[in-house]
Amino acid sequence: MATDHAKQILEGSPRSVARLITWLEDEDRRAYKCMEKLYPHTGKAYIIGITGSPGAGKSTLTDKLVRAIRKQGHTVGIIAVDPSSPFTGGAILGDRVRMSELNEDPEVYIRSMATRGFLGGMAKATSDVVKVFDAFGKDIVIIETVGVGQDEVDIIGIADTTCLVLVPGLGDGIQSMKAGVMEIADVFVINKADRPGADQLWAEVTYRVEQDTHIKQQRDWTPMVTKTVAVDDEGIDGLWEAIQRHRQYLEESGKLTEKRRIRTSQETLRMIHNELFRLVREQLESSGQLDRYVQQILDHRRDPYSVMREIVNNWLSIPKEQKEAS
Ligand SMILES: Nc1nc2c(ncn2[C@@H]2O[C@H](COP(=O)(O)OP(=O)(O)O)[C@@H](O)[C@H]2O)c(=O)[nH]1
Ligand SMILES: [Mg+2]
Repeated sequence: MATDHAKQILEGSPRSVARLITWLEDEDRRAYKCMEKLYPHTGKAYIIGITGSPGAGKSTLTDKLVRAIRKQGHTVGIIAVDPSSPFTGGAILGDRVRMSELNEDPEVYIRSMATRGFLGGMAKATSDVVKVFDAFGKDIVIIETVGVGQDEVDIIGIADTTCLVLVPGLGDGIQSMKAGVMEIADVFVINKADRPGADQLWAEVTYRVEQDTHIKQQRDWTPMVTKTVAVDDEGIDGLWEAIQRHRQYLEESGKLTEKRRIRTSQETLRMIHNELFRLVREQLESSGQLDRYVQQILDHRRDPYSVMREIVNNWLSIPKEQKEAS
């Protein structure tokens, strides 16, 4: 069943891709069987992250960038990660509408994902969808994500090249930037360059990038700073050029391999973490043990520290067959 499904995806069925992503969102066990079959067909896609404040123009930029990429014949998968709260549900629709022309291109696959749900975390869900697109044969996968919260930082770990979109007059000045934000960008995009203050912001960022010893110490790539007017399709070639130069740098320096090794290690650990937690929790809840422990801790007859050790030790000594049954 999952095998058939994986086969359909490899044969290019967009409907099967949609169903698999729904399974992933629902944490349906069928999804993982299918992912196992797809994994050997991944590793070819190049992953681009586009991040920045809400309203910075990420969706508009993505739309224009994808058109430029399509002109060169590459196929594209887009993941629009929206940190919904139900209140911003409209933003997903907005993105869909705006990218509707791309929707008609069979070589472009767009998926919006709300950030609620996903027991295993947003970064895990995103990296799964990246793998689905990769196996589906997309050459380039673009992840559009808002802001730089902890979860977004994880998402940045998924991208090979991260573009940070800044806008003049949106409080995006360098001074206002949270610690660590500068460091995540491989390419800076000063969008809405039609607005006053764009040149100043461009100069500010360029200066920082060249002066910042912290950025320099971390890597020998100096982030490129590009200027765009996404609505008017200006500067998009320059952005695409910058992304390709960063890719070339990563490939030639061996950094891409290193980056992917770190990512694989983190993803593997995260998966083990999620699965062990799920198993232990299920077992504790279904046996009623959790309630008993909690009561003992509340009554101060036990302490949570030794309880934790006991739970882990007990779980480790459960016979293998019993663990697999859950
Ligand atoms: N003036 C100007 N407006 C832009 C530019 N790029 C995007 N916008 C507008 O900014 C608003 C937010 O764009 P959107 O792509 O949805 O931003 P996102 O929230 O970052 O995805 C929209 O009304 C766009 O038309 C630009 O380069 N110049
Ligand atoms: Mg958007």
